[in-house]
Amino acid sequence: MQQELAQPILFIDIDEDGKFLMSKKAVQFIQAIETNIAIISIVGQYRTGKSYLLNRFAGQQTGFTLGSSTNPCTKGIWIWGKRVESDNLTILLLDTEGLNSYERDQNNDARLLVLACLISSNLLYNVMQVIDEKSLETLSFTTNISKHLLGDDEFITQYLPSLTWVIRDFGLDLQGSTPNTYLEECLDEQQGFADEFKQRNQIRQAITKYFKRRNCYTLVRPVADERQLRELDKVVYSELRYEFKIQLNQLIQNTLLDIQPKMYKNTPLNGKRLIELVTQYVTTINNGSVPNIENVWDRILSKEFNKMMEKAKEILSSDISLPTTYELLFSNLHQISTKAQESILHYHIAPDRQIEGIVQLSKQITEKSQVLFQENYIKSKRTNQVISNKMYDILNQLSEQGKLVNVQHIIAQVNNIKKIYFQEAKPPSNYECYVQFLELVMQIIEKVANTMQMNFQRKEEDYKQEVNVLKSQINTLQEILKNEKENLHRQLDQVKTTLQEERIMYEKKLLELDNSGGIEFRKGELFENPDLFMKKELKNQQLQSQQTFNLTLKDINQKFMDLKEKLDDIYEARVEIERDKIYNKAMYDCKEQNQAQIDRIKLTYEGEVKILKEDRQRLQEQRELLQIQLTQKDCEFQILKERLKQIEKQKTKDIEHADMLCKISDQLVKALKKLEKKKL
Ligand SMILES: Nc1nc2c(ncn2[C@@H]2O[C@H](COP(=O)(O)OP(=O)(O)OP(=O)(O)O)[C@@H](O)[C@H]2O)c(=O)[nH]1
Ligand SMILES: [Mg+2]
Repeated sequence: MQQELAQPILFIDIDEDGKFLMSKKAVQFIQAIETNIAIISIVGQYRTGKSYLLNRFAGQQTGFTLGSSTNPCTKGIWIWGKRVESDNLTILLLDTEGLNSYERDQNNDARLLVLACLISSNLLYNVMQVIDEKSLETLSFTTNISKHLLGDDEFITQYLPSLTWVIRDFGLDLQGSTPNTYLEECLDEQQGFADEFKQRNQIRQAITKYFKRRNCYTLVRPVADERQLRELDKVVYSELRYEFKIQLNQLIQNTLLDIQPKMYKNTPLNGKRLIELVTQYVTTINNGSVPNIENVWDRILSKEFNKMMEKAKEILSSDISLPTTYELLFSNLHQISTKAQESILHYHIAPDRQIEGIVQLSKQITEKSQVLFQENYIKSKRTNQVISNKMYDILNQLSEQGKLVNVQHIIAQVNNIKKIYFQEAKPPSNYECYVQFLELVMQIIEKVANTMQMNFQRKEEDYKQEVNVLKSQINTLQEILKNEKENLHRQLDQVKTTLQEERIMYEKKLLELDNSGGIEFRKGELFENPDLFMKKELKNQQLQSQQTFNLTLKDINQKFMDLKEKLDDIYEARVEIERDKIYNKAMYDCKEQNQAQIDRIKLTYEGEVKILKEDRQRLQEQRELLQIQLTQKDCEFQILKERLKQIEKQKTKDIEHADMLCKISDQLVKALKKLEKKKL
C-alpha cells in the first residue's frame, strides 16, 4: 500500500437510480496496493452496529461513521486499510450500506451483496439477537444467484467468501451448545409440507450450497445503559462489558487468523486486479446486464498474462552487442533468458499461468537465440569483410604502385596485414573471412608474379638483342682486324718486293757504274759500304712498318677492351636474369605454400565450426532440459507450498480444537464436581 488511510474513504457510491459509482480517490488508493489483498466485509440490516464492529476490527474507537438515529447512516461501500507486512498481505475492511432499508429496493440489496461476496475473503453477516427467518431471507439472493451472476455454479461456489454470522445483542441461552451448532441447527431443513416450508428450505439449501465455509459468533450487548448504547463510539473500550470484550476479541482474532488472500483461479487479488474486477462488475450492472464473473476474470488474467509476457519479452529483447564470440553471446543470452524467466516466476499470477508463460518464453528464447546467432554471424562477416577489403585495398595499392618488388617483400606485407586483420576481426566468421581474404591476396600475388615474369621476359629479350648486337659488332671488328692484318702483310710483302726490286735496281746501277768507270761516285757512302747503307735503309723501312703495325695493334687492343667491357655487361645482365629467375621460382613456391596454408585454415575452420555447432546444439538441449526441470520443480514447489499452508492451517485448527476440548472437559469436570457437591 502506498500510504495508510487515516480514515475510511468512500469506495462505491450508489445514486438515486441505484447506479454504482466508483470513487476516484479509492480507485487510486486500491490500485497502488501491490501486495495480495484480503477483504473483510460487513453486511446486514441497517442500524445494527456494523460500522461500530468494523472500527473494532481496525482497532479503533472511531473510523467508519456511526449514526445514533434510526435513519440509515452508511451509504454505499466504504473502505479502510490495514497492512500485514509479514504475509505480503493487505487487509481491507469494507463497510456497506445497511440492507432492507426503506430507501432501497431488494434488487439493489442483492447487487450490493453479490459485489461484497465477489471481492471478500470473509463476509461478516451482521444480525440482531437471533438467527431468524428474516435474516435468512436476506441471503435469499443465493437461491437465484444466476439472476445476478452468470457462470458455472461450481466456479461461483468456489469463489464465494467464508461466511461469518455475527449475532449482536445475543441473549439466548445456548444450553451448552456452541454458536456454530446453533447456526447449523437454524440451517437444518424445516419439517412441513406447506409452500412456506418449501421456500424456507430452498433458502437454507442455497445458503449451505454456496457458503461451504461458515461459522457463527455471538456478541452480548456491549453496554447495559441505553444512552451509552446509542453513542457507542463515545464509550471507551475499558468501559465495555467484559463478556462483550471477550467475545469481540475472539471474533476479531479468529477472523484475522483465518484470513486468506482473495483468490480467483489460483491467482491472488491485488490492487489493480480488484479495481478491474469491480469496474467490470459495476459497468455491467449499471448497463442493466448480469456480469459473467468467470469471463471477466479470464479477461483480467489474460490481460495480466499478456502484461507479464510483455515484460519478459522486453527483458528478452535487451541489447546484446554484436558481433561477439559464441561463448559471450551464449552467456549474454543465458543471462537475459534467466532474468526474463525470473520476471515471470516473480509475477503475482497463478502457477499454471506462470508455467504457461515459461513454456511460451522458452519458445521465444529458442527463436531469439536462432535469430541472434544468425545476426551475429552476418554482422561478424560484414565487419570482417570491411576489414579485409581495407587490407586488400592497401595491398592492391602497393601492388599497383609497384612497391611489391620481390617475394620477401610480399610475404612481409601479407604477414603484417594478417596481424592487423586478426587484431580487428570479429568472431565467429574471422577465420572463414580470412580464408576468403587470402584467396583475394593470392590474386594480387598472382598479378604481381605475372608482372614480374613479364618484366623478366622483356629484360631477357632486351639482353638477348643487346648480346646479338655486340656479337655482330665483335664479328665486324674481327673481320676488320683480319683485313687489317692481311693488309699489313700485303704491305710488308710489297715493301719487301719494292726493297728487293730497289736492291736489284741498285745492284744493276752499281754494275753499270762499274762498267762505266764511275769509281769516284762509288767512293761515296753507298760505294764505300753499300750493304750497310742498304741495311740502314731497310731498318728505317722496318721501323716505319713496325710503328704503323704497333698503332694498328693498339687500335685493335682498344677495340678488344671495349668489346670485353660490353661482354662483361652482358654477363652481368645474364646473372641478374638468372637471379630474378630464382626469385620467381621462390615466389611460386611461396604461392603454393600459401595455398596449402589456406587449405589448412579452411580445414581447421570447418572442423571448429562443426564442433561449435555441435556444442551449441548440446547446450541448447541441455538448456531446454533444464528449463523443463525448472518448470517441474517450480510446480512441485508451488504444490508443496500449498500443502504446507494447508497442513499449517489444519494444525492451527487442530490446536484450537484441542484447546476447546480441554476447556469443555475442564468445564465438564467442574460441572461434575459441582453436581457431586450438590449431591453430597
Ligand atoms: N444495541 C446495540 N447497539 C449498537 C451496537 N453497536 C452499535 N450500536 C449502536 O447502533 C447504532 C448504529 O450503529 P452503526 O454502527 O452506525 O450501525 P450500522 O449498522 O452501521 O448502521 P447503517 O450504517 O445505518 O446501516 C449506534 O447508535 C450505535 O451506538 C450493539 O452491539 N448493540
Ligand atoms: Mg454503518
